[in-house]
Amino acid sequence: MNKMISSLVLILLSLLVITQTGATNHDIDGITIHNPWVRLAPSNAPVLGVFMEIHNNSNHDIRLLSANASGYKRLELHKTEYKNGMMKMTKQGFMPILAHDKLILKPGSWHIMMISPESASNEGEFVMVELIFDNGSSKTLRVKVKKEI
Ligand SMILES: [Cu+2]
Repeated sequence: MNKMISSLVLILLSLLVITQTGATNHDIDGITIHNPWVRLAPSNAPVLGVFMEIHNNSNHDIRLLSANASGYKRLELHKTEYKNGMMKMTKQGFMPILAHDKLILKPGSWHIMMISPESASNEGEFVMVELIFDNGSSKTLRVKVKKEI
């Protein structure tokens, strides 16, 4: 009897796991954002960096076209690259997220730059960041200000 009950519990648990995995994979637009964060900067910093992983679970390549955040003059899509012996940050027209792949935004690489803050952001505060993609979808994220990981 006990064995039967534990088998039943196991079956129910498996069903639960399958349901949850399914929910992630069948996200309406196929885009999921993981671990977004704003890098804490000195209070007089003119720009702040935003980092995250953008996962594309769909069968189509997707482009991040732009980003907005209230409290900032504008946001730009940037990429930092090592060129001619120097780290150089350049503005990008879009960020490519290939089908069934992900783009990692991190310090020294792809990032979103928030320009001209109206006020300083403190550690633990949140910034609402909107991402606009070329497949017509947009996402608004609540992004926490943190020290560098
Ligand atoms: Cu930048």
